[in-house]
Amino acid sequence: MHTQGAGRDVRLLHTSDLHIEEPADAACVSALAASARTHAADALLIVGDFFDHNRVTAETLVAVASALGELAIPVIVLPGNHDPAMEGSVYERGAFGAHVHVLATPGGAMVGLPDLDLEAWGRPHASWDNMRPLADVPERGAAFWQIGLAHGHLTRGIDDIGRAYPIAPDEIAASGRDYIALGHWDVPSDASHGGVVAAYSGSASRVGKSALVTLTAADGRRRVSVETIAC
Ligand SMILES: [Mn+2]
Repeated sequence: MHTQGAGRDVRLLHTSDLHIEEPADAACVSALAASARTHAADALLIVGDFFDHNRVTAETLVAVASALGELAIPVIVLPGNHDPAMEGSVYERGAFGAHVHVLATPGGAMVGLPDLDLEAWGRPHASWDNMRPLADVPERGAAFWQIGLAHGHLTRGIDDIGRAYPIAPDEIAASGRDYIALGHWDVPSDASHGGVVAAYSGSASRVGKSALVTLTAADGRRRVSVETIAC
């Protein structure tokens, strides 16, 4: 039986919506790498719209790959509605390194980080069609920590009817995850529901904010805290 996860706190640097368009924008990834070191993050999550579109140049992809190389920790990327995982996408064209895990399988993909006793699931945008990022989330995997990544619009009320890529609070509550990392909104926002901690991190490039998520296992209980940080 698992009791302690990795045996220590796990820290996730969570960001989204970098909307990279040109080589100079890779500076934002370098800044995130520095932030990850400062905060002793164990992994970086980029929850959709990493790139503004799938037609960025090869030069841009090389610059981003180089900046990602400054990270000594795993990076988990969920394709968003601007950079869907489809033929000819940035994720097919780019060579980002073995430490970068792109959740690119249509319908959903899981990646495990054994050193952290953590598994991350996410359903990527894989076409230009509408989709429900958190519908029918699979059962928890075997690792102690189970997180989800989802890029879409939280439906809070009547004003949200008809929005694309809807994420219902009840879907967060029913996800069975310890943390849901959200993207699509540029500003930090709590989205916790039904005992499941969830948050929009904010965009490191657009508002200069990200989320530092700390997973703590103590006395058989899981605790998740989210702190908004610069970059
Ligand atoms: Mn988006």
